[in-house]
Amino acid sequence: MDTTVLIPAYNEEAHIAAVVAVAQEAGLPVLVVDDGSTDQTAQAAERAGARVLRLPENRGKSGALAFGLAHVQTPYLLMLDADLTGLKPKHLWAMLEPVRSGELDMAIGVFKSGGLMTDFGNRATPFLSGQRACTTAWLKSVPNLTERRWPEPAITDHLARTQARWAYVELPGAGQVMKEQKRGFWRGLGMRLRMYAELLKYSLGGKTRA
Ligand SMILES: Nc1nc2c(ncn2[C@@H]2O[C@H](COP(=O)(O)OP(=O)(O)OP(=O)(O)O)[C@@H](O)[C@H]2O)c(=O)[nH]1
Ligand SMILES: [Mg+2]
Repeated sequence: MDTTVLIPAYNEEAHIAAVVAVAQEAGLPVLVVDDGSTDQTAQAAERAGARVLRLPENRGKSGALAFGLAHVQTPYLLMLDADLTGLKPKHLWAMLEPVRSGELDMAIGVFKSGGLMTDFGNRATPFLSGQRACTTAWLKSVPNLTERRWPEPAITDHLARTQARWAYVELPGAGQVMKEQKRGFWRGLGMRLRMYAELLKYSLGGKTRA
């Protein structure tokens, strides 16, 4: 198989197995990077059939992604979040096919009909989507991938800077478990605000978006 599914996962024991299972159903090998989860994320991912790389300390999504990326040996890769719901193999192929055929450098998955709030968040900020297919070489060429905790703005900026060919691909019926649901309302909201603050800082730093 010419594609690796790469999933950074942090404290996702309740959700990771279902995402790994969909990739397995699609016949795609899965690499999960768990950097210091305090729950059973790594075990759940392994049981579901993924190869898991573990780091002792938390590095943020960017650090985990970059670590996993260095271990990817296939020419194509598909980044997925660990907390997706309603995911089907057809969603994975919808992102991969235009990249594997050479039509696009990157396909970015956008939720559709995956739940009101999830759709709203994802459609308001599709350039932050964690669902992306691309060539492994292209992702390795992104500078500053680990500069911040969240890698998506650096990736999106590089798309714009290099005039890469990219497109949004709708993922009908797919969604995610929101932070407020995963971590409890107030804690989840705090995490969301911190994430938005960091993303805002990034965009105020003069970076553009694709
Ligand atoms: N390995 C690793 N993965 C992380 C880390 N932070 C987030 N992730 C993963 O990155 C993906 C997206 O993170 P979420 O916290 O769901 O963020 P989000 O989906 O952008 O935010 P919400 O819309 O609020 O749910 C999930 O698979 C997380 O497990 C981290 O520090 N390390
Ligand atoms: Mg999420």
